[in-house]
Amino acid sequence: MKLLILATLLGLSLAQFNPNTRDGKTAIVHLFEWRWADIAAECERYLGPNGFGGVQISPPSESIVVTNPWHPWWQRYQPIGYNLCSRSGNENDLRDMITRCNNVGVNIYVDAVINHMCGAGGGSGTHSSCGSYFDANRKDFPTVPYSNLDFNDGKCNTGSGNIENYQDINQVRNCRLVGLLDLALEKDYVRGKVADFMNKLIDMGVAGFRVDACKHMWPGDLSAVYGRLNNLNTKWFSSGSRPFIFQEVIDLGGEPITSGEYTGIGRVTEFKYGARLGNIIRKWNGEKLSYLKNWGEGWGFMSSDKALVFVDNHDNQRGHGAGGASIVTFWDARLYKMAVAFMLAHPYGFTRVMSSYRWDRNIVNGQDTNDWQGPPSNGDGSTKPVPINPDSTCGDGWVCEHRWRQIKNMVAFRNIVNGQAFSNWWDNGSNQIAFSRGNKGFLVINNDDWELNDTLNTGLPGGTYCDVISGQKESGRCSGKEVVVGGDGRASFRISNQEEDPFIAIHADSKL
Ligand code: QV4
Ligand code: CA
Repeated sequence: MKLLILATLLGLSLAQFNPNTRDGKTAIVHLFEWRWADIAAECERYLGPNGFGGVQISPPSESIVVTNPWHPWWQRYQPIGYNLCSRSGNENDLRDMITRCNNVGVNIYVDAVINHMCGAGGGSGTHSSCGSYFDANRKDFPTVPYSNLDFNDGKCNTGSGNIENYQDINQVRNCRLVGLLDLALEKDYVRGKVADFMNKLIDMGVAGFRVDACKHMWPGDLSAVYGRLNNLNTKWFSSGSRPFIFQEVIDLGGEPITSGEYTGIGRVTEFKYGARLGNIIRKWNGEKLSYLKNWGEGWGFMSSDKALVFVDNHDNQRGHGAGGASIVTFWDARLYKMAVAFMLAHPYGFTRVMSSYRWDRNIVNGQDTNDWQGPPSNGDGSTKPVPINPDSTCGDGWVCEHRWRQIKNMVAFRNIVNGQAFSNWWDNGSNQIAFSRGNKGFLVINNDDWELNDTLNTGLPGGTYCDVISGQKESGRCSGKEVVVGGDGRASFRISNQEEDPFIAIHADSKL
């Protein structure tokens, strides 16, 4: 009996590691700050047809509206309640998006901000995204409602009331993260309100959550909240499906709180991934691509089936959070495409692609003075729609990395090679590497300052394949390079170091 209960408990919690993607799709995209109406359209016209498994959306909960600076993106990480209207749209827009994305097999994952409410200095009034009244001074959030009894201040023992020392786990979890009013998640009442908020979204059809700021919450409290969550909506998911949980914990080493404390209750963001990959791709400190041979657990990362991985995220692409200068982003497009292609070809972790907007980046002494700038907006601070250009790129400052041919095609690559072993590794001892995924896909990269000119074992059946980086297979021919694989699986490759994209990828579906 005891064993049975244990098995059931384990089974329940294990389910939270499953992204619930349809048809075994393997990657999601973070459409940072997109409007719900644009995401709905993007699911139908692009994400569904191109094999994207889901979308991480920006926080849908009612937040403070900040006007100094002018409507920064980070205002949405300061909830004042759980009504579902935000800069991205109202509750109807949200429901319509979830329904339309689900109907084309694209999941929605909600960024859930449950560690805190707005900043202590947030004032009082109706400067909020649905116009609801709140009073940060009195810790009064009537739409939930939360009162001063629902916050942690009594338990925080720093002079400022803020987290001052990340070496002290009590501070990190019971004090205010950058002045944000810290919720008392050990209270049954607070857990109930948070679970109600998440359950409403589950019932609307979302497939899971990115849980914000998990380092700042006790794993036991989180586990209690997750335990209260409903199963997914059976209109789209098989009965008994648990919401996918991926928790934001920044663990780069050197702090007492580790990702390992959270991997038992859900997946965890592996921040070492982008930070270390950035060093390698930038060739800093003498690091080189050949070091990637044992990428993954061999690098001290958490186990692959617990990891949510990404090259950059909305914080570290602009110097927030952690990761540092090594992080590659769309600002370094050539390196970025290489890094994302490597991530999508490599079997480690569940992958998330970033989709950004451009801002007036202005780095002074290592700090970006415009790191706060919100998405492309109208004069009144409302977010602009995402226009699609005739060449299928995005306009008005939306970068749409997920629509770059090289990235879009590597998402398809990952789906095609899903479950295939990491094999046929080759390197030149420097920055030229290649590997296959079983007999389904092959990637070769030249990040050296000289040409790559080698015959390599691709592991693929003989035939002519279209490179999906320089082009793709289109109506029976290759719009870019062709790769001829012999009956022995070998093919010769020449990649100049001068090329805009010094890498080649072929897979089972790109065969002529
Ligand atoms: C300011 C002062 C404080 C003062 C406070 C008083 O700096 O010293 O105590 O006022 O009210 C914004 C401002 C910040 C301001 C704060 C409160 O930038 O200056 O404090 O609001 O008004 C995002 C941004 C933050 C932003 C926050 C809330 O990155 O700059 O703070 O939203 O708007 C750690 C965590 C990790 C976190 C990461 C950024 O372990 O969990 O920092 N990452 C997540 C999100 C991130 C978000 C939060 C957590 C908070 O990914 O986007 O922070 O929800 O590593
Ligand atoms: Ca906390």
